Amino acid sequence: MRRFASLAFVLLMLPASVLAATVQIQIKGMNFHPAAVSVAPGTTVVWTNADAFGHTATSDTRLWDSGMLQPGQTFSHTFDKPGSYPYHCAVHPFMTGTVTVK
Ligand SMILES: [Cu+2]
Repeated sequence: MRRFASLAFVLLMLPASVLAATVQIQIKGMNFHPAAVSVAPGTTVVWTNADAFGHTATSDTRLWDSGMLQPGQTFSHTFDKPGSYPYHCAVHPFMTGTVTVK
Protein backbone atom coordinates (compact mmCIF):
# COMPACT_ATOMS: atom_id res chain seq x y z
CA MET A 1 0.00 0.00 0.00
CA ARG A 2 2.81 2.36 0.81
CA ARG A 3 4.39 1.43 -2.48
CA PHE A 4 1.18 2.29 -4.30
CA ALA A 5 1.00 5.62 -2.50
CA SER A 6 4.47 6.63 -3.60
CA LEU A 7 3.73 5.57 -7.17
CA ALA A 8 0.56 7.67 -7.13
CA PHE A 9 2.60 10.58 -5.81
CA VAL A 10 5.09 10.27 -8.64
CA LEU A 11 2.28 10.17 -11.20
CA LEU A 12 0.69 13.25 -9.63
CA MET A 13 3.96 15.15 -9.85
CA LEU A 14 4.58 14.25 -13.50
CA PRO A 15 2.23 16.66 -15.30
CA ALA A 16 3.92 19.80 -13.99
CA SER A 17 7.25 18.88 -15.54
CA VAL A 18 5.77 17.31 -18.68
CA LEU A 19 3.56 20.32 -19.37
CA ALA A 20 6.21 22.92 -18.60
CA ALA A 21 6.31 24.73 -21.91
CA THR A 22 9.37 25.65 -23.87
CA VAL A 23 9.45 28.29 -26.59
CA GLN A 24 12.29 28.45 -29.10
CA ILE A 25 13.72 31.69 -30.50
CA GLN A 26 16.26 31.54 -33.30
CA ILE A 27 18.90 34.26 -33.63
CA LYS A 28 19.40 34.44 -37.36
CA GLY A 29 20.22 37.06 -39.98
CA MET A 30 20.84 39.68 -37.27
CA ASN A 31 17.32 39.24 -35.93
CA PHE A 32 15.42 37.35 -33.28
CA HIS A 33 12.88 34.96 -34.83
CA PRO A 34 10.23 35.49 -33.72
CA ALA A 35 11.09 38.90 -32.28
CA ALA A 36 7.92 38.98 -30.17
CA VAL A 37 6.63 35.98 -28.27
CA SER A 38 3.73 35.67 -25.86
CA VAL A 39 4.02 32.89 -23.30
CA ALA A 40 2.29 31.59 -20.19
CA PRO A 41 3.93 32.02 -16.78
CA GLY A 42 6.43 29.23 -16.12
CA THR A 43 7.49 29.00 -19.75
CA THR A 44 11.15 28.52 -20.55
CA VAL A 45 12.39 30.51 -23.51
CA VAL A 46 15.37 29.05 -25.35
CA TRP A 47 17.46 31.24 -27.62
CA THR A 48 19.64 29.50 -30.21
CA ASN A 49 22.28 31.37 -32.15
CA ALA A 50 21.82 30.18 -35.73
CA ASP A 51 24.05 32.92 -37.14
CA ALA A 52 27.69 32.55 -38.13
CA PHE A 53 28.90 34.97 -35.45
CA GLY A 54 28.27 35.83 -31.81
CA HIS A 55 25.13 37.41 -30.34
CA THR A 56 23.59 37.85 -26.92
CA ALA A 57 20.05 37.86 -25.53
CA THR A 58 20.24 40.57 -22.90
CA SER A 59 17.31 41.88 -20.87
CA ASP A 60 16.89 45.65 -21.19
CA THR A 61 16.45 45.73 -17.41
CA ARG A 62 19.24 43.22 -16.71
CA LEU A 63 16.85 40.49 -15.57
CA TRP A 64 18.91 38.03 -17.59
CA ASP A 65 21.94 38.08 -19.84
CA SER A 66 23.00 35.18 -22.00
CA GLY A 67 26.55 36.46 -22.35
CA MET A 68 28.14 35.87 -25.74
CA LEU A 69 26.44 33.05 -27.59
CA GLN A 70 28.71 31.58 -30.22
CA PRO A 71 27.16 29.97 -33.31
CA GLY A 72 25.13 26.93 -32.29
CA GLN A 73 25.02 27.82 -28.60
CA THR A 74 21.80 28.15 -26.64
CA PHE A 75 20.63 30.07 -23.59
CA SER A 76 17.42 29.57 -21.66
CA HIS A 77 15.49 31.63 -19.14
CA THR A 78 12.26 30.74 -17.37
CA PHE A 79 9.62 33.48 -17.05
CA ASP A 80 7.44 33.15 -13.97
CA LYS A 81 5.88 36.60 -13.55
CA PRO A 82 3.42 38.22 -15.98
CA GLY A 83 4.77 41.29 -17.71
CA SER A 84 6.52 42.61 -20.78
CA TYR A 85 10.23 41.85 -21.03
CA PRO A 86 12.16 43.69 -23.75
CA TYR A 87 15.64 42.49 -24.62
CA HIS A 88 18.38 43.15 -27.14
CA CYS A 89 21.72 41.91 -28.41
CA ALA A 90 24.56 43.60 -26.54
CA VAL A 91 26.79 43.38 -29.63
CA HIS A 92 24.16 44.72 -32.03
CA PRO A 93 21.79 46.97 -29.98
CA PHE A 94 19.45 47.40 -32.98
CA MET A 95 18.55 43.72 -32.58
CA THR A 96 15.58 43.78 -30.23
CA GLY A 97 12.84 41.46 -29.07
CA THR A 98 10.12 41.19 -26.46
CA VAL A 99 8.86 38.34 -24.33
CA THR A 100 5.32 38.94 -23.05
CA VAL A 101 4.23 36.76 -20.14
CA LYS A 102 0.49 36.52 -19.47
CU1 LIG B 1 23.93 40.38 -32.22
